[in-house]
Amino acid sequence: MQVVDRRQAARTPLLLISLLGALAAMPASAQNCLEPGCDPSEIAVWSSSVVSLVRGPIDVAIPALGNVSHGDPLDIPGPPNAIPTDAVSLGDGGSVTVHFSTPFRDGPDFDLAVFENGITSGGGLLYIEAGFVEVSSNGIDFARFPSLTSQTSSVLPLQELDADDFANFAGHRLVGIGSEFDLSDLANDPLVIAGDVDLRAIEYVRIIDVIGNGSTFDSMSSPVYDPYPTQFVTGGFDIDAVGAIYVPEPGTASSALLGACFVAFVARRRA
Ligand SMILES: [Ca+2]
Ligand SMILES: [Ca+2]
Ligand SMILES: [Ca+2]
Repeated sequence: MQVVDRRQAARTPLLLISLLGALAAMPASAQNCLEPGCDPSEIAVWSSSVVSLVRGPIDVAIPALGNVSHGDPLDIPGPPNAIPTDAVSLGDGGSVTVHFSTPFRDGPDFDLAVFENGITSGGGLLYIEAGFVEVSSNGIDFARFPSLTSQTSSVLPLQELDADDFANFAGHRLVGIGSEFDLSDLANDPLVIAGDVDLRAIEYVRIIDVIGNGSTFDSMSSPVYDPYPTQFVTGGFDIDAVGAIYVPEPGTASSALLGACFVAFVARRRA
């Protein structure tokens, strides 16, 4: 299988043009996930299992503090608990990969929602712990959603942020509301063009904590800042649930079967 440097791939001009076009089109064209963000009632299928959970450190700069430990991964499949304390913490740079037993596809507008445990003290700002999101149809090749941040300075540990400064990141919605993603933003990803990631049948979603100290980058190579350090056992991105909106089109398999039966029928009549 072809190995592609995802950061290099995300930097390709074609992909950036696609991202900027998609982001510009979002408010005018979106017909779902208008909260903003996706309500659980809009979700058709939920992740069915956790394939991998890699807990990151409490503080990447102080390894002696150990890794985060909060939350039970068995709580991730299915709908969100929607309780801020009831999520699984990833720590600095940690990641989680979930599997959907029913694949999902690129349909009109948003297709995927990632539920974190964002809280707010009011005033339109949110305690955001952001994550990169990647999808795969085979569990090997993962395409990362092109992301864009306009938060240009470091963030204090409990500082609240503007969700509008985080495009195509998970974790920028309130607890119980999913960060929305449109698979069509990946149409020009090299892995999709090569056929290694099939946007008609996505089975795996991976979320990676961005750390937040500026050491990781968005698709424009800008450093990503969110609260850092977060020196608690609940540090980093907190995953609650992952849901998808469009399952494969009904009748695809049965139409193929009917077609095969018709061919066999005609062949027999001619015999
Ligand atoms: Ca879509
Ligand atoms: Ca959080
Ligand atoms: Ca983080």
